Amino acid sequence: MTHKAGYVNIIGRPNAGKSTLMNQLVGERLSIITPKAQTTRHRILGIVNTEHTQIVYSDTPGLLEPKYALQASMMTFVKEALKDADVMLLIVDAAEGKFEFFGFEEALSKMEIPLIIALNKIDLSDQKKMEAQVRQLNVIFPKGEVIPISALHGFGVDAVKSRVEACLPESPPYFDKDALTDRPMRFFVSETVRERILENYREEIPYAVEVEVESYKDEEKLVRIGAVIYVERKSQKGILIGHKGEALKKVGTEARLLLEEFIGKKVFLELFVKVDEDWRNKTNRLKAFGYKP
Ligand SMILES: Nc1nc2c(ncn2[C@@H]2O[C@H](COP(=O)(O)OP(=O)(O)OP(=O)(O)O)[C@@H](O)[C@H]2O)c(=O)[nH]1
Ligand SMILES: [Mg+2]
Repeated sequence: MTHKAGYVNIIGRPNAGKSTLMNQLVGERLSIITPKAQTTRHRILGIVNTEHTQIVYSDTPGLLEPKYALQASMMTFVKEALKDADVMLLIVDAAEGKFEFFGFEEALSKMEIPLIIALNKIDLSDQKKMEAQVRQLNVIFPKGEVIPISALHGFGVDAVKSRVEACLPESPPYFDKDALTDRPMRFFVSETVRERILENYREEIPYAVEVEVESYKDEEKLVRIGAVIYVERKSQKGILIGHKGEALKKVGTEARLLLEEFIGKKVFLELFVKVDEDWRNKTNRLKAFGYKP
């Protein structure tokens, strides 16, 4: 029997549910999910293997018009995802008033690969509204196949999966057949800490932080991790740490518990906070944090 494999690249507006859907499709908590827009900043691969297939799902940051260097780099990941896709999986938020694709609709329509459109969050919608949106999407993307889903509740995810499998081209595998992702454990550590920061702070803090894992030691009984949280200003450092260090302690505890589940071992997590002024606009810092120019 021949082998099928391909990149299934998930794109869509910030907060549409891309990461929720990817985690559902892969069956692992690979991408962080929060109610805040622009949660995902990198491209993250989630790989599903069977004997004769390898599906490489790719989660990306949400489509937007970049306002600073970090966002420009985030869009570089999206452009990459347009280039190497074997199947495009566009997610649209049914709860959003108006569909806006920032010109990406043209690029998508020109592509010769299959286009699956997941109309997500239909749990927040009703039959009439949903049918109208499906018609609207069929006009914008005549070649696309629209599948209404609720990624959060797992509704329609199997329909997406079957469609993806049907679209997969013949190809040898791209990764080892036991690979789950292209990212090292350190990446998931920094993302988990960032997720807890996004969930625990308001306003500018979530967008001003970056997390770097400085040490990761896998010892016999526990994993010992040291991570630095960078902020842009001294005032943000104070907010992050909080009164008597309690805010940071909460982040640390929540992240540790999630990591213990993910790694399957006891974790000792130490967090430090440093100020790195205006890192979001410094190319060298963005590079060091794994972003592309
Ligand atoms: N009601 C409802 N909420 C959903 C659904 N799918 C995702 N969400 C919620 O929408 C929010 C954003 O989900 P994410 O998966 O982080 O969205 P994303 O597209 O990856 O967002 P960015 O990474 O910021 O671009 C979270 O609060 C999810 O729980 C859904 O089917 N129904
Ligand atoms: Mg995301």
